[in-house]
Amino acid sequence: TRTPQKSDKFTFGLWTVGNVGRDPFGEPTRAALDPTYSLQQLAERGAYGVSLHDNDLVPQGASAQERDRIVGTFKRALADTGLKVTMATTNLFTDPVFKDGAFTSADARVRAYALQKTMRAMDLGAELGAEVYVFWGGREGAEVDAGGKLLDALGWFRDALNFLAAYSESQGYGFRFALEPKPNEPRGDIFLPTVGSALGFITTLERPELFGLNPEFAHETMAGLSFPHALAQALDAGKLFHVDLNDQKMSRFDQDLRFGAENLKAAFFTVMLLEESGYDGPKHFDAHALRTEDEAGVWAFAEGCMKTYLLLKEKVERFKEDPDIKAALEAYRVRDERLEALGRFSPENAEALKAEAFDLPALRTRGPGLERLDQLTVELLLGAR
Ligand code: 3MF
Ligand code: MG
Ligand code: MG
Ligand code: MG
Repeated sequence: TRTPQKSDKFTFGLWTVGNVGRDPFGEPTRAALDPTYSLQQLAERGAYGVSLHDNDLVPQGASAQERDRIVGTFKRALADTGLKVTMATTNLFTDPVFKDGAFTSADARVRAYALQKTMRAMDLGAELGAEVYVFWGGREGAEVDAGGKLLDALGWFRDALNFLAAYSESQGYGFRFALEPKPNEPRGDIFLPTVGSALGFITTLERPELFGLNPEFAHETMAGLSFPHALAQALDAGKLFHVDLNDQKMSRFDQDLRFGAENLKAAFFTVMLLEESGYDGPKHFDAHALRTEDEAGVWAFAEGCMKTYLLLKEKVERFKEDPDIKAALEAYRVRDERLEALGRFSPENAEALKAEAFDLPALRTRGPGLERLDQLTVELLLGAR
């Protein structure tokens, strides 16, 4: 079905539908939406849940009473709409206090405040039932390296993540943590810029099993990398804890386009990976309506993300059934049981492989049929198959 169902587990950041269209050169073009209203609108459209930064719900500087009142109203709206809060995170980027980093600020007072703010945001996330906690280090980076903190910054980042994982365990929150890499914007260079960097860093943490990835389509694309390739690496490492779906032109500012708006083939292979890997977390859209749009455009954007995902999921099923594609795939993957068996190491197999004679002229000249296979894929996506 092309109508989103709860079982599709589509989720949206409160900040996505709530985006007011501000950019570095221009004022907001839309009014802010009340979070409760967003819940109602998303529930009507078949979403499963939402994610939030602490300050998407509770304004910076709210008193304890104000916080409790806001959270109480929001929890009633969750109960009324049946939506879940699937992921929570901290806004460590808007407040100018974080202008030179939060966990990686060179100022110990800012680092300590970032820990305090994150613990409070984790308390909120746990209270709302979130299972995944995301760290997007938006301000963790630099424009100039004259401060000489590159190695220190990685150490401070590690100390903070170790501290916060221990805090979660001490409170019994049971969060799984997901690092969200991004190469740049808002900083000139953000630390841990890609999925690969984050995967490497996780192995240096005290509790690596609690940490995984929240890869974002736009972020890898901004780095000039392939999102399906990054996704595959996160899956292969058993580290796909969450995912941010959207779209992006390469070498542009952070666009946060509607899922599938720009790179349809990469979106198709993204859906294929998510559907075939057994990933069962939320399919989370982290994008927003174009700045040109009014509120109708916001809901067209949200509906479009979900509908495109479902249409691509249908295409994935067709891809697997299409006889020509099946045959082309079959021909592409050349099997050789004897040689594959020799690929399992033993001293004998190594000797046998060293002695093997290969028909290199034949291997050099054989065409694997990828032009045709890719054209069949394009035809499928265009609805011609
Ligand atoms: C920025 C992002 C962030 C993160 C969010 C946590 C504001 O490009 O993608 O959105 O996704 O902070 O998930
Ligand atoms: Mg982003
Ligand atoms: Mg963004
Ligand atoms: Mg994101």
